[in-house]
Amino acid sequence: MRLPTLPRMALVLLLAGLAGAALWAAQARRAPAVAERLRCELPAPPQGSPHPDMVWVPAGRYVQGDDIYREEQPRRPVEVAGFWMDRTEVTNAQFAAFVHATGYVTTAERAVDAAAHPELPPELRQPGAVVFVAPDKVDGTTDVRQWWRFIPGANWRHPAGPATSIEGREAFPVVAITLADAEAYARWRGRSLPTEAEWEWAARSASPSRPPPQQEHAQPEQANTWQGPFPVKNSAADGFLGLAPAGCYAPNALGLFDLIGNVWELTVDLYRPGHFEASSPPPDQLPAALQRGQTAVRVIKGGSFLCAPDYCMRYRAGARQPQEEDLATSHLGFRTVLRTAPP
Ligand SMILES: [Ca+2]
Repeated sequence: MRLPTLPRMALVLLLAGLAGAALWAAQARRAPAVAERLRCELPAPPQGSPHPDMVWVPAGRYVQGDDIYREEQPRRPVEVAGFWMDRTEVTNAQFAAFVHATGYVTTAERAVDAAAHPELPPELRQPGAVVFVAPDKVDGTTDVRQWWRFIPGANWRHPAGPATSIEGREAFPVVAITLADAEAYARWRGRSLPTEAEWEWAARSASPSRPPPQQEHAQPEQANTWQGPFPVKNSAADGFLGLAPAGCYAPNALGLFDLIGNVWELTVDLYRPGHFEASSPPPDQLPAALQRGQTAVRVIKGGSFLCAPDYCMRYRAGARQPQEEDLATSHLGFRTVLRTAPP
């Protein structure tokens, strides 16, 4: 099981913006007899909540991490204070409201800063994002360029390239965002991004007791993941070939939707290839070497619609993956937290 990271230089430039539309069309053709749903009904939030679109996650102690992949180890005890968390991933509609109010322009809509990425050829400095393009066949799974393409013009408004749009997909999670974009949205709402420890605690439904390993490591039924051999055949037995609207699966015991699957979710933690002692520096404190505008790598959690048992079984609370913080991709989104008084 290898780590399907997306180093920027490993990507192939796909100049045809139409490829994105072709991708969506191809997905529609290949889809089994499952009609794509454009929204799922979320239950009404509890009456009288001070933050109706959020869920209170109580304080607690638990053992963070897992033992499937090396980067999840060793397991270690952590303690988190209580916090509010968005009950769904931030949607296109929510992000659009932010952009409408502020005029914010996302990272993927701007040319790449040559000073931050002097190694990139000019064609990879164009505005754009990295998009999953399902191949018909692959030669092994070592080379991620077989299914990841940098598509100029792809961004949150045009997730698979200029010919695609989010029209009608307002309830889907926003994608092609970077850490700066997610933090800008969170600030606008007076909120923050979660730490890895907060996120994992929420995904464990604020319970320190773990399910039996067989259950904890099983591909979840109530999540949008990948069924079949990745990346060539997806039976979409869970109802969705690509992204799903927010809230299509049963929430966890706290009432949080889609923490596992659908899109990976950003945390503020700087990525290290394993869990270290509690004496480590604060999770979002940049080392001195990274404080001059260079690209940092953050922890992302939860897995995505691309997680399959034979390739990336990271549809687990304890799983984690690195992500360049300024690289926009089609399988990454986020949700926010609010560290304030309990209900
Ligand atoms: Ca799926």
